Amino acid sequence: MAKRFLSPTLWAGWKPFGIGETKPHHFLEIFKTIWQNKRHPLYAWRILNQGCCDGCALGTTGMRDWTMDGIHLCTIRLNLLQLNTMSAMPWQRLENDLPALSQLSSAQLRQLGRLPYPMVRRRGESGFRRVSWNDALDIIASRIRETQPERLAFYLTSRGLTNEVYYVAQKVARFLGTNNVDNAARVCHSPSSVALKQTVGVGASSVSYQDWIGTDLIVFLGSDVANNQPVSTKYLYYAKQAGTKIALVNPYREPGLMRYWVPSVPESAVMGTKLLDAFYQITVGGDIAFLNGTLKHLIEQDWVNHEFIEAHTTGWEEVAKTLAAQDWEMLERASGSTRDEMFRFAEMIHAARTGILVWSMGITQHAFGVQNVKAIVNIALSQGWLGKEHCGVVPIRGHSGVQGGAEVGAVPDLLPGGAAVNAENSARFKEIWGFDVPTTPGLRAVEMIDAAYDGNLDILYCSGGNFLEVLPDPQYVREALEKPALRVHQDIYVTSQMLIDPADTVVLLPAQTRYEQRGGGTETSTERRIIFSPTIPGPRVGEARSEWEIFQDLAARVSPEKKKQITFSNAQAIREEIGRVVPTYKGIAELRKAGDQIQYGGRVLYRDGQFKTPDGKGHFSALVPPERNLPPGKFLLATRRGKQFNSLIYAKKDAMTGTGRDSLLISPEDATSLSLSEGDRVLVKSDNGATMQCSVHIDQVQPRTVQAFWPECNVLIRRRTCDVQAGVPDYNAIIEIEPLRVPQAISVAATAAME
Ligand SMILES: Nc1nc2c(c(=O)[nH]1)N[C@H]1C(S)=C(S)[C@@H](COP(=O)(O)OP(=O)(O)OC[C@H]3O[C@@H](n4cnc5c(=O)[nH]c(N)nc54)[C@H](O)[C@@H]3O)O[C@H]1N2
Ligand SMILES: Nc1nc2c(c(=O)[nH]1)N[C@H]1C(S)=C(S)[C@@H](COP(=O)(O)OP(=O)(O)OC[C@H]3O[C@@H](n4cnc5c(=O)[nH]c(N)nc54)[C@H](O)[C@@H]3O)O[C@H]1N2
Ligand code: SF4
Ligand SMILES: [Mo]
Repeated sequence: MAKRFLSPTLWAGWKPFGIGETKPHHFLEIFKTIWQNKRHPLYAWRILNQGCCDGCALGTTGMRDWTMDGIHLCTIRLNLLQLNTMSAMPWQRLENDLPALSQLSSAQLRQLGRLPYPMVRRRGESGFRRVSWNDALDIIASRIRETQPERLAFYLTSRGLTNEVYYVAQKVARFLGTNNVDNAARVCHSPSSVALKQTVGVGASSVSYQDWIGTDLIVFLGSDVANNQPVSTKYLYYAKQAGTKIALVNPYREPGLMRYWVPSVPESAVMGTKLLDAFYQITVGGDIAFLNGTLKHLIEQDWVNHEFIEAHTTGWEEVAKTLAAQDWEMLERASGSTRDEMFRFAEMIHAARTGILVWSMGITQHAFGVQNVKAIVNIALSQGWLGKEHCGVVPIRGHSGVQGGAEVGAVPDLLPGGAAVNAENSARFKEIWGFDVPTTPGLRAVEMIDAAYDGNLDILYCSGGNFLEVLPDPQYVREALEKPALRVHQDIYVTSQMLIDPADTVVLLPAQTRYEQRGGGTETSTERRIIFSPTIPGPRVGEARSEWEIFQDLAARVSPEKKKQITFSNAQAIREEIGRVVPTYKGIAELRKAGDQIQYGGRVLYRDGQFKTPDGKGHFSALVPPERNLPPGKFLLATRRGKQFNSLIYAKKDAMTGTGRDSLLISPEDATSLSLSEGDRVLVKSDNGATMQCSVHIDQVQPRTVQAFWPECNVLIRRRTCDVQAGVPDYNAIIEIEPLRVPQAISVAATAAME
């Protein structure tokens, strides 16, 4: 695999440990983790050693993986560890101190500890009341019996959830007569699943991480793996040793990708590693134009794989014709790049015999997210970069649970195994399950909130997540959440959305983590690896229960006479059923202990040259780049992650960029034209009418684009603007920036007052 001698040409610099550089301090994080988990150090250690990581979807067994020999561990996992080991919160505060709790930030609520007991709050009551599981489930069941199935919806986070939980949750939703069940993939990689299914047939990565090492070229598009899948930088370190070139297509020159200090590789930990070989700066939403321009040049130079295109694809002629008609001026305008840059990228692709294209939220979270992904697939197909080692397309997943959620059916339009919801497939599942399965697609996650807002939802059942912090326009979301008569929040700790006043009733149900759940569980990683994570002996919290058991007990209470149809005796029985009804998950029932895994589809998909589309071909897509006529004085805002795990904020400062959470990343050119200096306060005005105060951080972003951290900046994002096919929100906004000039006298007075 990797060469073991030192490679000074790849060092980030000559300063040992990057002293003085803006960078994460991994060793400090390790000490912090030991401190945070001091109550249960052995349990924490067992989770790290035996559990499948509950952070991102790279996937581990303990601190090992299937790509490299060394340790696989990162600060995300260390930060999340506390969720698994913390003790019960002082739940009495939910009864008698709710106004004070409502003032706390989500991070402070989290610090209180785990939710230990079921709690109920009725309209007009000043606090929650502890109830028994029986009472809590009866309240929910009687409401479900009273309502129409289409007025009931289930949302599942992907943080920590296992395939077993998703499978039972979606089965229960359908048992209760609704397809209104969705998971966090909707607001994440849903465009990747849709586009990949349409073009190549499988909504997942076509290769394995081991293919990254030794491929000629890896391109990251709208993905910042240094912050979001940190251990992949270790794969990149080995890839660089093996001669791989790395390119980034992004509006921002991501500092973590420029160079990184891989903590568990001594050479890199000390001297850092230069990761990027090439950076292509584009505008927000400029990917289709940039990739179209690149493909146009590849065609003009005859740098495409005719043999592969001929034998394995359709739609090529039309793409070539469409691209020939797109002029360079338009492609330059729409991409925010230049034709020379597109030529340079095309040359880099041409020089590579093998290549892997990796993308994430910069690609998917647009109204044209599906089209964006198709533009990437076009490039891969044009080179024949599918179906063989070291070549492929990789929608790198976010949450640990997210790849499996849709595959086992926790989506409103697909049944387990990806069969479309329709009369025929629903009838097939009726045969399997023994109860009627609704035949029309249900509500997607974002549509659930719209339905609630419009008064069309009586019951919203959330397993984790926090709509208030992950969707556009929090005030709108708050008003929507105030409307359903019943909200159920099944969670491991208290979050801000639970504390929104009930229209009638709010029920809190304490869930166990994946490490506590009876019979263990499985997750599916980005590389399609279904990994077993065992139950880990250790302290348990109050009356928290396995999530799949909660769902099935509830269903049994709604229809006691049909209890048998929906009850699994243990997690193994769930896996056995998944193995039977999801063809790609065959073999899941053999996974029984830590380290057990299967990779569906094998290391590389489409090896036989057959795509999983109905005609067996890879489908090119003729794409017209969206062009935004940005009015003078306006900017395109994109949202980004800092030291956080989605709605869980871990630090006020992002070590990767050296910025605070209220920062607005802006280019030097724009800062100059607005006469702004580092740290200046500005008022950001969105075209949705909202405003937010930010602190200027001048950095290498594309001019006329800016970036801010979410969830704080979600006020600026317009609601109800989604990719039509995939339902992912367009998490971008058109904004204006108004400098907030604090008059000298006031500023002096304010400083004095603070002192
Ligand atoms: N530490 C940490 N790790 C995480 C998470 C976390 O919150 N914190 N979340 C997890 C989850 S659920 C997910 S989905 C992943 C997300 O992982 P990423 O998608 O890597 O996360 P973001 O920070 O949203 O990064 C978006 C990137 O897209 C770029 N970008 C923005 N707009 C565009 C555009 O129009 N085109 C292109 N080409 N690029 C653009 C931004 O500059 C940025 O580099 O991370 C997972 N891992
Ligand atoms: N502006 C903007 N918004 C975004 C994004 C963005 O890039 N920009 N990214 C989007 C993306 S990619 C994603 S994936 C979503 C994330 O959307 P969600 O999955 O809805 O949100 P998370 O913050 O990841 O959810 C974590 C919450 O789930 C609960 N939880 C944690 N573990 C468990 C568990 O084991 N069981 C249960 N039942 N609950 C648990 C906790 O309350 C925790 O606060 O956010 C989206 N929102
Ligand atoms: S990179 Fe992802 S899978 Fe690996 S330890 Fe970190 S959070 Fe877990
Ligand atoms: Mo995500």
